[in-house]
This record gives sequence, structure tokens and C-alpha cells, in this order.
Amino acid sequence: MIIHILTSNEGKFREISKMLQPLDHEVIKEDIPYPEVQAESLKTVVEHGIEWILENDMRPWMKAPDHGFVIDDSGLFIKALKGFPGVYSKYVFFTIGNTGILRLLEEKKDREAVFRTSLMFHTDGRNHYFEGLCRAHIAYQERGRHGFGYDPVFIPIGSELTFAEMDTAQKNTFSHRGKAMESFLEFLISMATNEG
Ligand code: ITT
Repeated sequence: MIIHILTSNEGKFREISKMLQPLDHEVIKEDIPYPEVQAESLKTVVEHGIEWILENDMRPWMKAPDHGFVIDDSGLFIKALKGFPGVYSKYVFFTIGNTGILRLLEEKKDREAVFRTSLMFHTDGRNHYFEGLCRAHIAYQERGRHGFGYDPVFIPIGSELTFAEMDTAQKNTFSHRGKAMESFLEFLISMATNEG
């Protein structure tokens, strides 16, 4: 099938398409923006995102057989900051960035955090929901040049490296998005088995 990934984020697309590579699907990046509602959960954000797109920016292929599209909304939740930036991760990264986050955590010994991904796949008129999370510690300084966003300060449990010190395949084995994608891949495989 043809899987359209709706994102403006090149890094996200790289990670998602890398995981889809072993399956025999065509993968296309689509820059179709949608409003991110102010909601308490990432799941609500993706649900509203799909609803909004279908109502306001429907493309003919969205209803075509053998096509599906994915949206991914992710957020960083830091324990010592009571879950901030959470659903505001995009705005916070854009405004204060990693430098601002490290400043907010100055003097804080508790560095625990979790990254969450909510991923919604729409095909054949239906939504399918997948999620993943990755527990971590926030570094004391930025490290690494790979990845994007909060990767330079994010050290997943089980690693000494930040995500920005890993390549895409390595990050996918640990990451929130990698976990959500594992469930999505299982779904795609079971869908193909049922059809065949
Ligand atoms: P979309 O077009 O797909 O919405 P986005 O960059 O706005 O792209 P999100 O709203 O999901 O994506 O991300 C919220 C923020 O968290 C944003 O600043 C991202 O750069 C950052 N982010 C998302 N996933 C990340 C990851 O795996 N590692 C580091 N930062 C990430």
C-alpha cells in the first residue's frame, strides 16, 4: 500500500520511514499542516488532527483504496517540572529550546523524564491508534549532533548516550516513536495476512 506520513518534521519522517523499510510499502512525506488543539493528552491531539484534515483539507488519495496516512504527535514530560513541557513541547522547543529546559532544571537532582508518541493511522475510513513511550534522564548539558528537537538532552534508560549521539536505527530501538512504530508494523503485517 501507499503510506503517507503527514509531518513537517524531517527527523520524524526519517525515523518512521526507516522502520517501514523492511515492509513492502511506498512511503511518502506530505506537508499537510493541521492545528494542534490545546488538549491534555497527545491522543486527543492526533484524533482532532485527523478529524480536522478530513473535514478541511481532504486529498483524493485519502479515500482511495490501498492508501493510508499517519500522523504522530509527541511530547516530553519532565517529572521535576510536573510533566512540563508535555503537550506544549513544540511551542516550548521553539521558544526556550534545550538551553531553556536545562536552565529550568538547574539545581534539580531529579532528572527523570518520559517521551511519549501518539500515532494515528487512517485507512479505509477508519482510525487505528498506537502509542509508545521511552523513559529517560535529562542530561546536564547538550550532547551529540544527530536527531532533532530534544534529542541532545535525552538519555534513554539503558544507554549512556543521548539520542543525538545515536544514529536513526539505534534511536529507534529505544525510542517512544520506535515503540509506537513496532505496534503499527505488527498491525500492518496482520492486515496484510488477513487480506492475503
Ligand atoms: P509535526 O509536523 O509532525 O507535528 P513537530 O516537530 O511539530 O512535527 P511534535 O508536535 O510531535 O512534532 O513535537 C513536539 C516537539 O517535540 C517538537 O519540538 C519536536 O521537535 C520535539 N520532538 C518530537 N519527537 C522528538 C524526538 O523523537 N526527539 C526529540 N524531540 C522530539
